[in-house]
Amino acid sequence: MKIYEEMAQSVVDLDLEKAKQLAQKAIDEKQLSLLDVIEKGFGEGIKRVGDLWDQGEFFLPELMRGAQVMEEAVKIITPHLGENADKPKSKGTVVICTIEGDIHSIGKTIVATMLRANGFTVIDLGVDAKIETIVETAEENNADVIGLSALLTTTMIGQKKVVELLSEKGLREKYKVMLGGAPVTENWVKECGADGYAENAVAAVALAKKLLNIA
Ligand code: B12
Repeated sequence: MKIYEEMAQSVVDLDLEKAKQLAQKAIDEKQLSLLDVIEKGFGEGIKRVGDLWDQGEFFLPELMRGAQVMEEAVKIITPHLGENADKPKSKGTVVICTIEGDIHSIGKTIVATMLRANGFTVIDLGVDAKIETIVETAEENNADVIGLSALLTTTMIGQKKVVELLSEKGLREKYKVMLGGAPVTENWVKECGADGYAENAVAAVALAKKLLNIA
């Protein structure tokens, strides 16, 4: 759809004003799925920015600006996600974060937003979350699910450490652990002893429901 392409292009063009305008337009016109706006519009844009970086056409300042454009657009949309949905009792509590050493926030924040929009209570620890803090927060809030995002191959190991710490403390059975982030694979989930992974925010919601046996 043309508007998704315009949204993607606004991120590639690093055009914050245009991205904000398009996000507001999507909200005002109430025609589009706001989830699609994030995934097919602005999300597609940041993927292309990543590709341009891979190809050596963009450097770090452009990458950061692209991420900022995407984040600001998502910030405008977030309060409106699930706006008209019923507000039933919480489906469960998810503690989510980007793991120690890793500051990639965009995917994790989209997943957190989608979980909230689908009736989960979400405690977002942000980025660079310490292994011990994650487990302590889950305990303090009687969480059901721990969601761990890692975008760097060097930080993925932190996902495994969380599962190990849970086991050491005799807490492994108490929580479902779901992993995410571009480098995560089914094999890595097995190696970590986690419960599953999801490739995007829609799949993450489906996974959380499946792990908690919610229809
Ligand atoms: C934007 C970006 C940045 C921004 C981040 C800004 C921010 N606020 O997040 C900035 C510029 C800060 C950045 C920094 C760095 N980056 Co960077 N970055 C990216 C980029 C282009 C896009 C990531 C992104 O936001 N994607 C869009 C979102 C929507 O997708 P996503 O994160 O995959 O999330 C989806 C799924 O994975 C899933 N998901 C995500 N989390 C979770 C969690 C759960 C529980 C579940 C179920 C699902 C789930 O659902 C999400 C929604 O669909 C990627 C390239 C790429 N194509 O991925 C590189 C990339 C991840 N970065 C990379 C690198 C190397 C770095 C730096 C080390 C660069 C440097 N030299 O300084 C630093 C790292 C600093 C640190 N300590 O973390 C490499 C990693 C390489 C590797 N194999 O480890 C990549 C792959 C680029 C590349 N090809 O080299 N980066």
